[in-house]
Amino acid sequence: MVAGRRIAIGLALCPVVGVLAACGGGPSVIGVRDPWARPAVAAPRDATPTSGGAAAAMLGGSNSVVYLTVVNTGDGKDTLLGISSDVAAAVQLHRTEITNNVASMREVSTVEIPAHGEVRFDPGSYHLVLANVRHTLAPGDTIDLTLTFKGAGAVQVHAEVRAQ
Ligand SMILES: [Cu+2]
Repeated sequence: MVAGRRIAIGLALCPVVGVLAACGGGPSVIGVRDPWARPAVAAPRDATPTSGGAAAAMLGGSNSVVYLTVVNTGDGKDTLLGISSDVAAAVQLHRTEITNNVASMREVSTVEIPAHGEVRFDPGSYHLVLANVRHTLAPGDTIDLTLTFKGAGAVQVHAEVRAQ
């Protein structure tokens, strides 16, 4: 059976190329489109809870949010495993979900990127939270992020800070 043999060969190769490929029909090819970040104000070290104003206090005084689109032009799916940045003490992966017209948000640990597909991180869906920024992010600044994928490995992203 020709089809069966082809599948068997494909599976046998997986452990060999598994480091680079996601083992889902071929390697992923990951790119990031239009990354941008919201401005944020770094709280002074001795800040009191009210020193940043009501809006800042609500956000903990120093969070930014990053939006982008992850594009996979490869034949295999991939998985976003984590994000890091020197700008923030921690980067969280969130997803906004709307149920009965009420938006809620939860932290997720991974995001799957389909083969020949894309996943948009936008205000209605996934977003990255830069918690406790180390310095103030003003419009026009650029921040560096590292996205780590199961198949593609580390992908460097330069996101512009925008006021929108
Ligand atoms: Cu969130």
